[in-house]
Amino acid sequence: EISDKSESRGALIVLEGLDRCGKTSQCGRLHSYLEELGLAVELWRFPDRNTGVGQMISSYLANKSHLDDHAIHLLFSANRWEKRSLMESKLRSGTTLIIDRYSFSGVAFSSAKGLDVEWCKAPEAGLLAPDLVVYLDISPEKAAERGGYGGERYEKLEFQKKVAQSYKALCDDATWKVVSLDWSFSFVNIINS
Ligand code: DGP
Ligand code: NA
Ligand code: NA
Repeated sequence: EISDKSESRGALIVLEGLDRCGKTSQCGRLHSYLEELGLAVELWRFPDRNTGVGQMISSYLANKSHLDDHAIHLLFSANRWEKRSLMESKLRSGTTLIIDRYSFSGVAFSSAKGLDVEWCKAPEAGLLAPDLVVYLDISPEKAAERGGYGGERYEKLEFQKKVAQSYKALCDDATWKVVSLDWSFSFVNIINS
């Protein structure tokens, strides 16, 4: 989407994975690593629960409100759209963005409920395309063992198994790197590969 690959433009790096895959701490490690290299870098996450739309999403995830599956899908997408212009200006001004979840979560989680994949992808069209997507590959069983789930709506083993299958169907893109968490790894290897 951002075709202007000028040297000053920041990179858009997305981390994806199941709940409890370790994504949030890996985002933090990558952020520190790139900062130490002297890059202008910010760590973002979706859903961004600080906006009005984000608060509706947060309430839904906490099971405090109930919404049609299509309606919540569109809210997650709207939450990304409302940050699009800021994201674009950050990238253009040279800031690299590391994002904890993006459109792929939208498609993986909603299609795991049985919604049509193409329908799920449609509202994401026109959002900024990542330069790199890192998928932290962990088995749903292993993720479930990691300190337990926090009790939000999607944090159930049977559902996470379906999400894992949905992600697998999305992973064929060249911008994806699949990282197995069964091995110890360093982001230095991913970024340099
Ligand atoms: P997190 O804040 O990363 O724990 O994400 C909250 C939960 O919402 C998590 O179970 C993943 C899910 N999620 C994230 N983005 C989307 C999305 O766009 N659509 C749907 N349906 N679920 C999402
Ligand atoms: Na979560
Ligand atoms: Na998370």
